[in-house]
Amino acid sequence: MGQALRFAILLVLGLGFVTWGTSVLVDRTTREWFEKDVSLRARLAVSGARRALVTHWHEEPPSDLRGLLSEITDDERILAAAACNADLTFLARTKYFPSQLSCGEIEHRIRATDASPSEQVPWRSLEVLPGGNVHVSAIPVGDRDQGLGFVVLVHDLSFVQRRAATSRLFLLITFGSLALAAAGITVVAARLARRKWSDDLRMGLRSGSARPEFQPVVRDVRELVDRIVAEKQSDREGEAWNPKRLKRTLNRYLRGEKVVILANREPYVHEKPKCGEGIRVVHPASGLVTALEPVMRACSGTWIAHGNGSADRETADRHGRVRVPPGEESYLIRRVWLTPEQEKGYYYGFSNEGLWPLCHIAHTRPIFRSDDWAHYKEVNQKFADTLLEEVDSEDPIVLVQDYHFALAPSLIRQHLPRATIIMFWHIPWPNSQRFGICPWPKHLLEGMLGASILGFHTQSDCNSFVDCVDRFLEARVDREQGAVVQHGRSTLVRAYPISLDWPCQWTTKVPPVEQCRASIFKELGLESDALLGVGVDRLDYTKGVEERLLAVERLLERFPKFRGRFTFAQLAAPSRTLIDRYRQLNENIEQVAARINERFGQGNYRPVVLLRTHHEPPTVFQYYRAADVCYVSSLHDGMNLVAKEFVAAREDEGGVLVLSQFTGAARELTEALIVNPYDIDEASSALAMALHMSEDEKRDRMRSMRAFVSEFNVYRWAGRMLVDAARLRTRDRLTGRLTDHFDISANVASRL
Ligand code: ADQ
Repeated sequence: MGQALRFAILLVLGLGFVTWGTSVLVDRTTREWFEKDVSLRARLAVSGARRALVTHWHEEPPSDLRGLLSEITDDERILAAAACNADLTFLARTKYFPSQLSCGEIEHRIRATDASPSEQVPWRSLEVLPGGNVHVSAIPVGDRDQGLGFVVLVHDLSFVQRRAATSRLFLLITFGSLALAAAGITVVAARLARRKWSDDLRMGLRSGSARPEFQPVVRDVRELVDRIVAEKQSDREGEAWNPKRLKRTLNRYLRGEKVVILANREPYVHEKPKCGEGIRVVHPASGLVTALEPVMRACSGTWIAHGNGSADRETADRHGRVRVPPGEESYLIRRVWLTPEQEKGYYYGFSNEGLWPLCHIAHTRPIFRSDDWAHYKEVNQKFADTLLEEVDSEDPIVLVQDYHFALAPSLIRQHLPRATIIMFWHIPWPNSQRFGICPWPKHLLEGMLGASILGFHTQSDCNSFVDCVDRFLEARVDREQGAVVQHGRSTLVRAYPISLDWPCQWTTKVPPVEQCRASIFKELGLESDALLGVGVDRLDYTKGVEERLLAVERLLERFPKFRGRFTFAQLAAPSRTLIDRYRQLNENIEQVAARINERFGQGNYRPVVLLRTHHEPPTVFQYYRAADVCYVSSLHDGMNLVAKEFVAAREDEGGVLVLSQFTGAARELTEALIVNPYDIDEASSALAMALHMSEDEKRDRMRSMRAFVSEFNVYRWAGRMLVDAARLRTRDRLTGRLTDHFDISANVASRL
């Protein structure tokens, strides 16, 4: 309707302009015609009276000559006439001859036009006199070859103005009526077309039998309505997010299309033991794997990852594919093989010596080498190419994971423009000043903006990302929609805080709390009345393990009653061991632990137990269940799933979580004891408080955290992203079709 109105206004303006131009043209042309007409009449009038004029030219008194001139002025358009002698004096003139005109002046004007009264050439001019426009003509009068002088005739031209005004008015009325009629017809036609369009669409939606050209739109609209209704319904029913609901969401919203994950780490690594026979399946210590593996079980599809296990090649087929989980196969892993140089440059170099310290405020200097960058680009391309081999449609759902693949979304988009690409960034995002340290900021941002949805753990990470786009790229930031628009395509930037499966699969695979406590206490050689603290991490400088041990040391310094009674077990999975900073961290931790054990250890009692090896999840969960307190002391962490795992493990509602304020989890698990890990005194006080806490308070805090994690679980995380992706996809499809077929703007479609 708005468009029709705009069209009508433009039409009226256009016709107005044409009317004005035409009336100016008509004005000029009619004036010229009338002037010519008047001159002709003047000549006719004088030549008709020539013989009589010559006869009475020199008569005295000139009464006959004046009479002749008066007869000539009988013509209604001749106002006055005069006879000028050759010596330029008036011989006679009629009553109303303008006093401004003299014979001398007229002769002067005639000469100025290169004519001469004696040459028998009539002369004319347009004069403006006080009464209005007049036309003056001078017609020579001669007797045989002798020039006698000339007759001056003054014509009234006001009728020309009157006629021009009348024709202008006529033109205006004609064109104006035409414009109004055309605009009216346009608006009515647009209204009728729209009504017909909506009636047809409505009928198609009701009856299911729409005209062929409406069928794609009808299908999309129905799908959208179904989704909204289903979502509203399940929200009303308060249905929890679980694998079934996620699968249903995928089927309903995305027609069960295949999900393809792109991640550096694979969920199942096949390893040959260093000594002994056989092949072991290892679950890597990785938050990304912990979160995404249950999602993949629920959705099925393909997980593309770097195959780096010592038995990965021999357990995969010739395409690098292997079905998992072992024993209950429901999805595929497609392994990508990298050369040692590629792994060094892309994984250890650019990803973990460059981007990882860049994104974490943990005071380790990022290192950027151009060789590493070249490998990073090469490996991103390799993964994108592998993905193209694995997809079987033009619009697959691709989940690109983490900082290892910042360039992949746009590389994939180049080949699959209709793909739904969801990129999730598992670590924090730096502010724009810090991000500028990276020598290739634009490449990274543009690479990521190939995604349809870009997810971060927190809104503040989203804000920092958008600030970087604002600073480094020529792109439009739509803060209201939370989107970045570049090259006409928009990427939603949203916070999707990650979580765990619920109920967590490992809780069903470990014994109840008392049994776990008994077996772990036995394993560590602890008395039954001992107090146990645990820390579980990949050995990474961002996890604040040194600060954690210092807090334990301070606890023992400040509260002697815990000496000999409190033990802190640190499970530390070796990580990125080829990088110097990680080796140095390993040594530091060993030294700090040794010092504490030396200061406070007695006999068999060791306050710090360092378990520097990978533990399979069931063992990790036994430690969670055995512990009185779990301390997560990250210096900076996107989310931190260890905190949530501890909560998930504590079905007995016991145990206390001490949690760093610099984790994403601290925004959600507010009933934990939140500390600044750099403040060693505060952290040691929190540990003491946890060890003193009443059972009631522990239960209240734990119950509340468990309620939160159970509701905001990883199925909800994935489901929300898929629902948003499906909406985006339908909107794009709808917008495309609507604009193709009905020339309706994207604005209209976006409101649907
Ligand atoms: P990570 O840095 O790997 O994840 P985190 O979220 O704590 O950190 O997950 C670690 C996972 O590894 C947990 O499942 C834990 O059980 C396991 N793990 C840790 N130590 C282990 C050990 N010694 N042996 C065996 N398993 C061990 C990144 C980001 C996080 C974000 C996740 C998910 O750094 O901030 O929460 O991705 O997005």
